[in-house]
Amino acid sequence: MRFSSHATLGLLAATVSNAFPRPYDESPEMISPSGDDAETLAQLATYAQDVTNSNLPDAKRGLKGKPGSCNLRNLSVRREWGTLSKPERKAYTNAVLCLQNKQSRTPSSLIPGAKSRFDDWVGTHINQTTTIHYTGTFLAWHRYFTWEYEQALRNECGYNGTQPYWDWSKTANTSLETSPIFDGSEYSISGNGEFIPDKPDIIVGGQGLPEFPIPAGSGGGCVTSGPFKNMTLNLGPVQLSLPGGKTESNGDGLGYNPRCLKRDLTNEVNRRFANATSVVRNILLPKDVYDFQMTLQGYPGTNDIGVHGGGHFTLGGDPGRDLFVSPGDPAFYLHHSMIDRVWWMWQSLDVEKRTSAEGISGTGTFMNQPPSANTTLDTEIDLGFAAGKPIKMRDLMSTTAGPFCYTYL
Ligand SMILES: *[C@@H]1O[C@H](CO)[C@@H](O)[C@H](O)[C@H]1NC(C)=O
Ligand SMILES: *[C@@H]1O[C@H](CO)[C@@H](O)[C@H](O)[C@H]1NC(C)=O
Ligand SMILES: *[C@@H]1O[C@H](CO)[C@@H](O)[C@H](O)[C@H]1NC(C)=O
Ligand SMILES: *[C@@H]1O[C@H](CO)[C@@H](O)[C@H](O)[C@H]1NC(C)=O
Ligand SMILES: *[C@@H]1O[C@H](CO)[C@@H](O)[C@H](O)[C@H]1NC(C)=O
Ligand SMILES: *[C@@H]1O[C@H](CO)[C@@H](O)[C@H](O)[C@H]1NC(C)=O
Ligand SMILES: *[C@@H]1O[C@H](CO)[C@@H](O)[C@H](O)[C@H]1NC(C)=O
Ligand SMILES: [Cu+2]
Repeated sequence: MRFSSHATLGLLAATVSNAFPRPYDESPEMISPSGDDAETLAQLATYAQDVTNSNLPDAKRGLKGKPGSCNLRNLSVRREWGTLSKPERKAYTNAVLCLQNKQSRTPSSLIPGAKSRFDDWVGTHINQTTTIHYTGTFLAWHRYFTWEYEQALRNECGYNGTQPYWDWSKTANTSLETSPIFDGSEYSISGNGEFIPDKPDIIVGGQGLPEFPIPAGSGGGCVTSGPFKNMTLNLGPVQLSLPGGKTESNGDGLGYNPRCLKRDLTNEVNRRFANATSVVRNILLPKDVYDFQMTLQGYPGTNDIGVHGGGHFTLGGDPGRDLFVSPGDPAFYLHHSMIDRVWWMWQSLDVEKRTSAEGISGTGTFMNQPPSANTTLDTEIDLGFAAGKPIKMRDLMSTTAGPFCYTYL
């Protein structure tokens, strides 16, 4: 094994490549041999780093990198929010504020409510919601979406860092309100919403999926602290879940509807659906991408919303509980970066298969309703006015083999 790249990158020294057998050897007993899922998760991350590095051209003796290919010298590294220095965190939120203050590129004839560059992403997500969730494109679409957002922060707003992620297993173990991400300080991504007492449960599901209750959180009102305390949300709502089972919408959500950003941080949801055990099980148990992405989004009828729904409903509020408008909360991108990291870790257990056609399952419509064609490596993803060129699924399957060149620490 050639992991000499470690020194260069300053990655963890320990090589645990043999700790995880190749796929199909995994069994439930594999999970948490030490009873410490946090430790297992850390080992899975180290394993994925090893696999990523060893597949770069410079790690393979005698293999010249193709021109234009990712290598160890320009591999960028996405990190957990709490490991960034305070100036790095501030640089990130300043860049987001910059996007929110730049002119939108979406014609107002198409999305009248899109007022800023930040809104271009929200508008694109609203417009495509029913063709990018519970579809074959779900993982790849959100990978591209998050990557283009990161590029916009860098290229349009002078940010020189990478997209940070929110490791839900950490906040499940502490609490959201005391975490560096949500403590409400100027170095956070802003904190909770104003406390609203006596909120009945939230009903999740809908869109043809079975419904069930989950608890509301410790906020509920406008975000009152941190970099986004003055933020105005322009688009939506489309299908916003409110306490008591009601939903709210403003038509197609594309109209101008200025209002405050709301959060309802919900530790109970974080602990129940996105703890270290949930993440480890989601990586080690699914043997194919169908099972992987269904576990992540929640199998309908199981009263489980998976780590994906878990993160969204942990944020709560508006647009946190709106499947269509959720990128309107800047924390969305930290959440989806973690989703992408979980996919990356799962893919690392069988790179060849899981970055190929076998790594795609599903069609172009939400739970295949109405029925549509299977997603393939040739299916194109288009982020509309947000950014980027239309791109094929085949270019989105790896974080290092296609146009992307990043890893996770
Ligand atoms: C939770 O915190 C304890 C004490 O700090 C630590 O030993 C454990 O590994 C943590 N677990 C997770 C999932 O982070
Ligand atoms: C990485 O470096 C290679 C070789 O110098 C270059 O061709 C490629 O475009 C670079 N990729 C990125 C993402 O910077
Ligand atoms: C990148 O950002 C960091 C943190 O804000 C700053 O200290 C550093 O000088 C910046 N580097 C460049 C090359 O702009
Ligand atoms: C919020 O807006 C007020 C008034 O415009 C301004 O004084 C304050 O600095 C802003 N706060 C933040 C965190 O941007
Ligand atoms: C942690 O997650 C697992 C799987 O998602 C779940 O079964 C378990 O109940 C959760 N733990 C807590 C304390 O809620
Ligand atoms: C679409 O995928 C399903 C599930 O993998 C498969 O059974 C079906 O044959 C595929 N349809 C076409 C037209 O390839
Ligand atoms: C919305 O999506 C459709 C395709 O589904 C596309 O034709 C249209 O241009 C999109 N609108 C915007 C504003 O992105
Ligand atoms: Cu989404």
